[in-house]
Amino acid sequence: MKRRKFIKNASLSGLGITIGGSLKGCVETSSEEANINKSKAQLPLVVATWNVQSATAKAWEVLTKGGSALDAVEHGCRLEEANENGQTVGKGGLPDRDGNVTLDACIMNAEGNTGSVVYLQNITHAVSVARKVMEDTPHVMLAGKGAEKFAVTKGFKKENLLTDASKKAWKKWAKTSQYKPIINIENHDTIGMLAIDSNGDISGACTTSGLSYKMAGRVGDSPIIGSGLFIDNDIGGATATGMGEEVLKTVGSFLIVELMRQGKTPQEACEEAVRRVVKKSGDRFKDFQVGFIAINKQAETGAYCIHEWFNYNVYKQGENNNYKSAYFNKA
Ligand code: SD4
Repeated sequence: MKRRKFIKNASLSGLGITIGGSLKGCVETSSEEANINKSKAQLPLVVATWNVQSATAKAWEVLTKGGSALDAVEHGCRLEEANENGQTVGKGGLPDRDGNVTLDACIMNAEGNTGSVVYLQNITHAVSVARKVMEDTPHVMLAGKGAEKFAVTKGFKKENLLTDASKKAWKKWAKTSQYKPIINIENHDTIGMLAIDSNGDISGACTTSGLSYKMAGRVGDSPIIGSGLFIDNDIGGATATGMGEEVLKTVGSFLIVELMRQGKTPQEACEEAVRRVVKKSGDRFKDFQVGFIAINKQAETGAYCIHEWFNYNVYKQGENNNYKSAYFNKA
């Protein structure tokens, strides 16, 4: 793959713009370069939204020990859920406008089975609860109190997810209570992870505390199969980050998998999905970010977003790299 080292660090900090972790040393790919990245199914591989190097390292460890793609994505995501410094996933997530931390997550395996939790409170590892829903219930999705009750019966520990840092941030926000998500400044660390294991089987997971300061009761795209995540083991998988409402309207991850089924590369499919989101939004796309990542059966990856500075992590052939995604809005 032709690639250039992306050395310019996220110097947007002067503008008060923070993104999903440091971009130092990440690799920049253009759409064209990504399209010619035709690896010969070098397995295993894991790809995740944003700069979640520890999470992809954990998933890689599972995969290289012979673990399944399903175990890999669960354990990779758990790492971010437990990381209190990440304020968009799991413990320490920023709350809704009433001060409640509510988690959304889903998981999908190579057999096409899936589990999901929405509006889960007081339990850190939403992704593992989603897996239990998939494996131990006749259902696909559990919400709110029912999900929490189910988690407790499965041995998950109840804890306060609102850390001092998140509480402080919420109190500060409450002084003005202005709800205007700003591109790449808030909320954009939802972890969506896709893995293909040594058997060539694909699984994925997606977990988030959702948009910070959302209305109480709001659920985003992340736990909704087809929107925040979709896997078809014959074809590939995709997952989303960013403004969930816009991903929901286009069923983005399912769309990407179907486009790959029609012969598009993961990169081409991600680009088409972003264009679909943009087109449906009229002019509104200028005010929100959406990013997709995808993987196919040949272990080729793709990523695309609306606005610059979405990045993603790929662990393959023993190397854990962060890449700056190609993007739509060059204006
Ligand atoms: C949501 N898509 O709840 C999530 C938010 C997100 O990075 O991706 N944040 O809409």
